[in-house]
Amino acid sequence: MKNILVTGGAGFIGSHVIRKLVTSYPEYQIVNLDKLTYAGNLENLKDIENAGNYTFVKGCITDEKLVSEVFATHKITHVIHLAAESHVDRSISDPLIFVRTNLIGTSNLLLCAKNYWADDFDNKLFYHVSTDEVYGSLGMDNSLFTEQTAYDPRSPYSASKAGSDHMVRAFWHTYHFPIVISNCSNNYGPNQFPEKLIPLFINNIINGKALPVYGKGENVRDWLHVKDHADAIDIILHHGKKGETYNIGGHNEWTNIDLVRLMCDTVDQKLGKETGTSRELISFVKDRAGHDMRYAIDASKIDNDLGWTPNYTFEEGLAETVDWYLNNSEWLKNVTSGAYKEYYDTMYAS
Ligand code: NAD
Ligand code: TDX
Repeated sequence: MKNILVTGGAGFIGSHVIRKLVTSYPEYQIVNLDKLTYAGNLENLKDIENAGNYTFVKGCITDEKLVSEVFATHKITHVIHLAAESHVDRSISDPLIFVRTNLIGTSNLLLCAKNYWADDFDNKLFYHVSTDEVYGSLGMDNSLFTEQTAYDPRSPYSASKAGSDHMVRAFWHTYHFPIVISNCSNNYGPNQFPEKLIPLFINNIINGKALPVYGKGENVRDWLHVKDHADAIDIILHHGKKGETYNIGGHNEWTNIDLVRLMCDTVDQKLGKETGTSRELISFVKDRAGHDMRYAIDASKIDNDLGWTPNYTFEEGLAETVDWYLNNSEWLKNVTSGAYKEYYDTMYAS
């Protein structure tokens, strides 16, 4: 029996994690605490919103009173912490909100959990979901991020995530507080907010808009389907060793420009357009400030220790993702127009 607090459950990865937990474990209670920022969208959870083992609470992870109440009211035994400001470009223009949510918010959650559990940590777990970006940037060789790679964050986003990882580990070492951390590579799939590369470009292709490739498009990312990430989170929640870190990745490296060309061709094919039509939209623009060159994960620990490997091939995952955005034009229109935000702000106005 677990009463699980999932933070950021209305976001991209969080909504897939919530759906998986709510449907796979009817005996668990799942509480979703989400502030519903621009990135949080309850439409992502429409299909399970009335499930008997699911509760939504609107609120901010920095709010000590509210978070303490959530722990007490729902007798929380486990936390899966995903709430974060998550977009690198936004962190370049507005770094402070990243410090508030990612660093102070995580610290507040840790303290509220520690206080509520009153230092009785049997059958308790604080699972912190982090990113590979904390390790910095790799060269264009065969090197990979392992769990031993030294932290070297280089954007305000990754620095704030690195700081939150350090706080989580500090609680483990100082208080024997029960934690586990995972650091994952770039996710893609349904319900991702169209500011990140893949959904932004699919949306732009659909609308015949330019595809702004930063620099020369030579940067490399390691892409993983969000459902494979949700499976890994499920396995770590149940079988991860306390105090440990697990890297999660897709063994699936792409330069941005090759990926963009593949997306163009996939959409062209699905829309019955001549191959090459959407490639005309590619436009090389000024590089992102401090743009990390390459991320790639060595996921052998989670494979060897917990038996997790990705299920999706990239070809099937990307084709399915393109289909999802083509078939959910209403979702795309709403999140790009902000209509959903107006609706939920009114519904949950305090
Ligand atoms: P997202 O931006 O889609 O969703 C974030 C969610 O957190 C939203 O629902 C938002 O409303 C909520 N939120 C933001 N600030 C909050 C606050 N102060 N209080 C409560 N809720 C708040 O993010 P995502 O891509 O789903 O990422 C989820 C987590 O996974 C993040 O911690 C991110 O760092 C990590 N991660 C993401 C990726 C990726 O490729 N997207 C890869 C590795 C790790
Ligand atoms: O318009 C664009 N043009 C472009 O060339 C955008 C939005 C991105 N890019 C490039 C920058 C990156 O090299 O594409 C690559 C991927 O960009 P993002 O989707 O913004 O992801 P990234 O910067 O790699 O960070 C992501 O990876 C790990 C997520 O945003 C994080 O939340 C996650 O931790």
